[in-house]
Formats: sequence, structure tokens, C-alpha cells
Amino acid sequence: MSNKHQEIERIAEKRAKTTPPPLWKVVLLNDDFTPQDFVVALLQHFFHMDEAQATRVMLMVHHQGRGICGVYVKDVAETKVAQVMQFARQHQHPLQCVMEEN
Ligand code: NFA
Repeated sequence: MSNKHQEIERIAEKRAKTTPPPLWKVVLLNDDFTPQDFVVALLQHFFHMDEAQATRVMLMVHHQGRGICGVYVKDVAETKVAQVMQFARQHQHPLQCVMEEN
């Protein structure tokens, strides 16, 4: 009887170890004040995009109101959001960055 419980526990542990973690989108929001060049530079620096990629994402945010910078596990996404918010604040820009579960 306790063998059966141990077997169930073993399978549950194996499942927990092999189940991929949830992924979170890091999303940039448009505003009327943050300079386009600043957003492009930020995307290149924090999200490792080349200039063409960064320009595409910036224009997506500018025209659609929001755009995805990347998809990460939760703690990485939290770090990216914090870095972007701190960088924007340091430069007195109102840029907003949020995360959403996929
Ligand atoms: N809309 C901003 C402007 O016209 C540019 C911008 C793009 C801001 C992407 C925030 C995010 N200066």
C-alpha cells in the first residue's frame, strides 16, 4: 500500500522535473514622449537585438501600442522589466514595460 504511494510520488517528482516552466512575455508600451532612438538603443542593449530588429519592434510599439521584446522564464522577465524601467527613469522618459504570462 505505501509502495503505491511512493510510486505515485516518484512519478509526480519526475513530472515536476521534466515539465518546462511557464514563459512570460516582456511587453513594451507606447507613449508620446520617449524618443524612438532611445527605444531602439534600449532594445539593442537589453534584448540583444541588432539595429534592424530593434527598429522593427520599436515601430510595432509605436504603431500598434505595444510590442513583445522577448519571452523568458519568470525571474529573467522580472529582471528585464526592472532594467528597462530603471533605464527609462534614469533618462526621465515615461516608457512603460510590463510582463504577461504566455
Ligand atoms: N511614440 C514615441 C514617439 O513618437 C516612440 C515610442 C516608440 C515610444 C515605442 C515608446 C515605445 N516619440
